[in-house]
Amino acid sequence: MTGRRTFTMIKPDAVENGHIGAILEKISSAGFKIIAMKYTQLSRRDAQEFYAIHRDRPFFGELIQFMTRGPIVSAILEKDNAVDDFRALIGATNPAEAAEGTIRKLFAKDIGENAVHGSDSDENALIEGSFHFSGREIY
Ligand code: IDP
Ligand code: MG
Repeated sequence: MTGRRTFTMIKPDAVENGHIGAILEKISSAGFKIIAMKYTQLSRRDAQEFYAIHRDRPFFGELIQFMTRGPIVSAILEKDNAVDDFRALIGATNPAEAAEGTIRKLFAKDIGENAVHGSDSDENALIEGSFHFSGREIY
């Protein structure tokens, strides 16, 4: 059982393809309450810091290029067991392996351009949410 908050981004591919509304509908229907949200674009420095854990991976450059190429929607979500339930809702990193009905199965193209981010632990949910939002932007 994880805690009550997770952090998400609707990534540039999903924004470009007009899926913001459909993805927010899936999130709301699954019982998540949006307690912070913004439409924004990551700078290279933002993306490099956010994804610092992946900096030695071969796809890091591609990931930074992708995540900075256009606007995103970032949000903090609240629900019981938020981190685990949201990872289940979005599906596997690679949409080819994602379960039917998951957000990545429905809206993602491939393992890189995979439509949404979801925190992988309570600790990272807090770090990632705080990276994007000040206390005054969380309701
Ligand atoms: P996650 O988003 O499911 O937690 P991570 O392994 O944390 O997956 O990877 C972070 C992000 O990096 C992925 O969501 C995806 O956008 C990108 N990524 C992961 N693996 C690859 C890859 O093999 N090629 C290209 N991009 C990748
Ligand atoms: Mg991850």
